[in-house]
Amino acid sequence: MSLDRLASALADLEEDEVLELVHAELAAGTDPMAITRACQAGMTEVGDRFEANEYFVSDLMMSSVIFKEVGKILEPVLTSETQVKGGSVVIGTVKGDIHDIGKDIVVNMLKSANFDVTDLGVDVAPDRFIAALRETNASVLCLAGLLTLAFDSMAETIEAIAEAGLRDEVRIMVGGGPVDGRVCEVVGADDWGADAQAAVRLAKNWLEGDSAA
Ligand code: B12
Repeated sequence: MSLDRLASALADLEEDEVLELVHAELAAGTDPMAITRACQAGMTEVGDRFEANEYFVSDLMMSSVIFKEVGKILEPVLTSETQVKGGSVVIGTVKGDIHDIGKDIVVNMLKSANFDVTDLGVDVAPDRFIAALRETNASVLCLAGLLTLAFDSMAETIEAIAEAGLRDEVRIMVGGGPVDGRVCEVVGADDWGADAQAAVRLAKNWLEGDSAA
């Protein structure tokens, strides 16, 4: 119930209340991932209000400021139960898209699972992904994107990786707000994940040679 309150407080951009509720949930022993999901629901509502012209870009920015404060509280406790012995992952938000809040959660969870993560940041062009794959010899690539136009960038990136002769060397997952199985298929990725735990699970399974997530 109070997770619903947390989601509403974030949707209403009530920073103090959000931070108080996050502390209270942690003190009560709530799973940090459940707290993250509640905040994500609040962010989705912010997006819906933006789409309905009730909120403006400044409100989107405010929501991200609040979420980043929440992230500072959750980061030390948002650890992955899954552990790997090693393995390199390259990750970035694709060209034209600068959303990074969800990607950063994925990065932190992968690191806490003991992956060696190369985070290329946001608005990453295909050639930068290719250079990083060559440099790190990573066998897993994570492409993040929240904008509809990011789907084109994901497809272009995967195509460029194939043209560079690297497609058979790397397993590619996509994720971020609107990404689903259909998007995954259309852009030519190997799989997709709905949250950071799914990303870790997929990367671990791929590393261990099991394609089922
Ligand atoms: C905050 C926000 C912003 C902030 C971003 C700040 C930042 N540093 O990221 C700012 C203000 C910069 C912004 C800008 C814009 N935004 Co914006 N934004 C949002 C908002 C409200 C929240 C996004 C968010 O952080 N969610 C919370 C995180 C935790 O969720 P998540 O990213 O989905 O991540 C989780 C999972 O998806 C998964 N995951 C994430 N990445 C990956 C990767 C892999 C590989 C895997 C497996 C999993 C995975 O794990 C995460 C944790 O579990 C969304 C609304 C929404 N519905 O999401 C709109 C939204 C994405 N934005 C939108 C728009 C339109 C814009 C702008 C064009 C607005 C404008 N007119 O300028 C610009 C675009 C800028 C650009 N070129 O990218 C639209 C996109 C619509 C569309 N169909 O394309 C949305 C959907 C709002 C809406 N409903 O209209 N935005």
